[in-house]
Amino acid sequence: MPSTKTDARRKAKASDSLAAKHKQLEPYLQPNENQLTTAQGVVVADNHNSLKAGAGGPTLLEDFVLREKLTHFDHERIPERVVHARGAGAHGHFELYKSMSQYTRADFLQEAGGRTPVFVRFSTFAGERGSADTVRDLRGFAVKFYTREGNYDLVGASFPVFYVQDAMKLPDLVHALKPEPHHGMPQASSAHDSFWDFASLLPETTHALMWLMSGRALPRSLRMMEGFGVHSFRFINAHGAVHVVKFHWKPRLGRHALYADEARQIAGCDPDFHRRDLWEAIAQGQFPEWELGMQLVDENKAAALGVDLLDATKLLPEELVPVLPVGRLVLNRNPDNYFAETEQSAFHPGHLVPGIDFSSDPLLQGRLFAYSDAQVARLGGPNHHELPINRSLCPMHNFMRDGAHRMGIARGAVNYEPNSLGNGMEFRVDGGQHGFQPVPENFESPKTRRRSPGFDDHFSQATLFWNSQPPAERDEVVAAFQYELSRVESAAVRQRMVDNLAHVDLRLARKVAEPLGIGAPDPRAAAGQAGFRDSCGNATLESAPSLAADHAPTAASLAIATRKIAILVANGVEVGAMKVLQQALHEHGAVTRVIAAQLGVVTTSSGQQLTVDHPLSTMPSVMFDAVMVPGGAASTERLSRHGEAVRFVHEAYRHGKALCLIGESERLLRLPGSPAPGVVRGTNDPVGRLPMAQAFIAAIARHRHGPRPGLDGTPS
Ligand code: HDD
Repeated sequence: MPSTKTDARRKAKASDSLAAKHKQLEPYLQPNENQLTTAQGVVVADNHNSLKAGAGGPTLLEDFVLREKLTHFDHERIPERVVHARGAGAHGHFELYKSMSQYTRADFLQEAGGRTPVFVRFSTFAGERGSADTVRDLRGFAVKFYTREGNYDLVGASFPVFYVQDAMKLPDLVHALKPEPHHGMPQASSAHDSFWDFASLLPETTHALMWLMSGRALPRSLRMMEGFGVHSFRFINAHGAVHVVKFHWKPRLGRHALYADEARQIAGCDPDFHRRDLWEAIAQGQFPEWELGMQLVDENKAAALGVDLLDATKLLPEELVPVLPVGRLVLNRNPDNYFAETEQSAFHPGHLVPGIDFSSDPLLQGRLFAYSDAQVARLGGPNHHELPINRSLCPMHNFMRDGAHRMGIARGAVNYEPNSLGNGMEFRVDGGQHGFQPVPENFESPKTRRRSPGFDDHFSQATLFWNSQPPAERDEVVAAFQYELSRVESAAVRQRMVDNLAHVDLRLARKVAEPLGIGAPDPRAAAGQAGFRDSCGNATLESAPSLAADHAPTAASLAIATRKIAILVANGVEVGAMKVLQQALHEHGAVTRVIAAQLGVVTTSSGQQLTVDHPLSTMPSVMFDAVMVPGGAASTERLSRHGEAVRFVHEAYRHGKALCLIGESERLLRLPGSPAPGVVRGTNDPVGRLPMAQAFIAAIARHRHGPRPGLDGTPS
């Protein structure tokens, strides 16, 4: 462990660099707010009226104030990202637990306790900028580390695998996934013909499809979502030793998913669900955290693992190489301005620092070209690195000059090297001690457009994922395939897809096929030349507990801090037990909201007034993690006559959420069968209040409860 002194020095340095980052924005943040000026700084006399030839006359072309305002307005939008268009960002820092000098010489990974400022942008992959947050999709998890050696971008995703193996197929994937070109539909959804046509013809997509059809594609919150670097990268240490590294972000709150039905309803009710959740948590001081983990493999031993580490459709099971926790990411500041920061942030997997290098993964290699090209198109020129959000914290010095929107002012007559007119210095770096050095490698192969044989196995890891899921998650995966494929009009595409799935698991394929109006799956008819297991020596684990939807909950992931609990009330509500429970929930960091038929107040059984936070019509139960219905005969009577209130309770039950029904309110949930898991019942009797609170908190911490009896009779 470092001494307290070193620790303090480190922290001081870190806060210096955070302050420096903020300083860059100061001129924009602290204008004189008592007056308006033009872009040239001229004070505007009237911001309501254009200049006219007489009060009833035409507007004059010379009105430069109006012209400037309209011109700027006309250009307010920039092209959205071609993928990952919809995003939400936050500032924070990364703190290293222990030195990684054994593996890499990257400066920000040397000193235990060292902090590096970061900006993170989360995104959906398919949807346009104005689409909904909770759609079924892979999510981007892009982290910019502002290190002292330059910016390092880890441009990852919420799945550890990608759909295609070679960058050559990326444009086809995105064309197939995005709205169909003739009518521009559907938005932000893979449930359409062109996507499944493409996917079924390209079996290498199968593994990522399994993730897409699982709860991993429907995070409850960005704060409860894992991230992965996906590709293999390489670490090189001060002595030149090389390790293959795969990056993992593990959320401190654990990983939790929505049900598909909830996600669809939330998309309509609050399309900003995830970005609002992230913003509110940070604003309330509940800073989201992730642990950075690494799988490290000596480069010389990588081949022996039996998994092709250059194939981005394959993961390296934690059961083969454990994930080493190395540091934590804390997001503790919301952006000041969405456009200036989140929208203009520009990431690039090729933004590396010394000590980290790429691998020859052909998907990653293509990305190295695509990102800078995309930024030039999107941000209007080659100087986007000068935007405050993208600027590195360490000084820059080079002879790249000019271009659109140049902000830095280069001084002097010399803009070339070598020169004798400037300081005459020759900028070459010696044998590996300074500057960025790639891992030295020999390539003696002939040019070819082939992939390595290890890429040919498209199904083993899809099967591994399937085998690793608990029964409830398997049901979700089956239901998701059925939902998506039932929206595909072409029966031939539906058939081809289930034929492919037969290579993952025949029972899975049969189940998926049941309601689709097609024949039984036929593995012999599967698409593609390659992809048949056992052909290329990939390691075949039977199952991997680390991939299971309900893997290893921790104390932190079972905490209920920031969880949202609805308290459903009507006039006549008894609030004795409710107050005790509410206080206990708040002490655990949970958020409660009072819901009633309409806004304003309700009158309690003792004549007090209780403020209502939301009307039932705008806040269905899908917006909450749990529901409490306090007792009271009059209140229960009113709620049981209100269709939306009854639906509220039944829907929460159906979605496996924790329910606390106090006193008479249990009448709202009349279901046959035994007591359902996660449904806490109690009375207003003071003796039972604390145990009831504890039971409810424990039930919320479990996130979901199932299977529950009587589901067929519940409305959804
Ligand atoms: Fe990509 C954006 C992640 C493959 C081309 N990608 C983008 C973003 C993320 C990823 C997180 C959004 C960054 C932000 O928030 O601004 N991309 C991935 C992952 C991939 C991947 C994890 C596979 C492992 N991407 C990939 C390939 C290509 C691209 C193979 C092209 C050959 N990606 C782009 C892009 C984007 C982009 C077109 C759109 C806007 C941008 O870059 O800045 O260049």
